[in-house]
Amino acid sequence: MTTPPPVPLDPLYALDDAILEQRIQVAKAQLGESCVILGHHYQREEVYRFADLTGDSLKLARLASQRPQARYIVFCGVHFMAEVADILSGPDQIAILPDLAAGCSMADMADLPGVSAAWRDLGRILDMERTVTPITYVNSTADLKAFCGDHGGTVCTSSNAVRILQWAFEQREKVLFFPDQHLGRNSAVGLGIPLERIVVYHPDAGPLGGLSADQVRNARVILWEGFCSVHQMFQPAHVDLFRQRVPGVRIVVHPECSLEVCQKADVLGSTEQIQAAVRAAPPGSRFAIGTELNLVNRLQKEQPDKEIHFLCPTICMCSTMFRIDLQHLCWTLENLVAGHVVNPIQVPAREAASARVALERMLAVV
Ligand code: CIZ
Ligand code: SF4
Repeated sequence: MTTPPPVPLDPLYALDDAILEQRIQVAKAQLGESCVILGHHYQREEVYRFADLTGDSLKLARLASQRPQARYIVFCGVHFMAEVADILSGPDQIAILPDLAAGCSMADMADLPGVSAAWRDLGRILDMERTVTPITYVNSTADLKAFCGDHGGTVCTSSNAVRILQWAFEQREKVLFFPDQHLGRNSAVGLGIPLERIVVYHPDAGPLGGLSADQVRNARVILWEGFCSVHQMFQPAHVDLFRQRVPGVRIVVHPECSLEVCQKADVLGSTEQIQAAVRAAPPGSRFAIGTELNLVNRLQKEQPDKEIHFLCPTICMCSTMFRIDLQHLCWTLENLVAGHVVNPIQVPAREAASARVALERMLAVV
């Protein structure tokens, strides 16, 4: 039997959504249990609807690895998430990202050459391997997770960052945290570290990232200068506005927001924790939520007995996650049916092994 030719992507853009949805249903049914579709909380609704499993990045990667019959893991999320799924899944499973352009601008703010250079640079005045634990947020490239694995460090998520920092301080006296300065700062402040002992390393600012030797020696936490372009849109003034306008409102924000916003909020949490907080509240509760718009819209639909606002007057959406559309999902699944694996994400073996060490250190803590 000859393999059918690959399905081209472009013609799918001439089709109506209803046709695409129908074709996705058919391909999904044909693939059966050999394929699992994962949908991240920030994914647009029309794609999210087809997910077999939904959740945050780590939860999804773990759930997929528990389904060995699923040879194909189609990750409707962004690149680093598909990498984590590849690292944690079995040797016969293949992680797929429907559009390779679905990256994460925060993850792109730290790369291995840059972090390795900073490690050497700081090493001029600190004994790095004895005094500094590297921690990477899960929103990072696999080679940085591998770096942490190789240097006694670990990974954290937005759900467990405080606990992971605590673990790190049980190992060594300082932490180098990348790529998200906000998650790092919010978590360190949550642990009671004074702000003057939390410093920012600016990778383009020359020696010691623009810090003085004293600042580096005095620091407990050295933050990389990264941020999420979506979460940086939320401002303290937005919190003030909702408190004035909506009596009894509870402000719930993601720790990728700035410290100023997080300190004004009532609840700080990852996407899973935000959902749990809203779901657990009694009917009539009022919320203003500071995280990606698709998640907030979904909560509004799911919990009509609560008043849920989006904590920003402008639209804050993850534009890279948005790249996964019905066309790319249809294209991916129909190609799998035709025997063609499009966009596999395969982390090189040595890198995956070191990254797994870092991830397993995290999983042993939380
Ligand atoms: O790890 C994730 O899935 C992200 C990006 C955020 C969160 O809080 O779950
Ligand atoms: Fe990356 Fe921000 Fe998008 Fe999350 S919301 S995937 S951190 S760009």
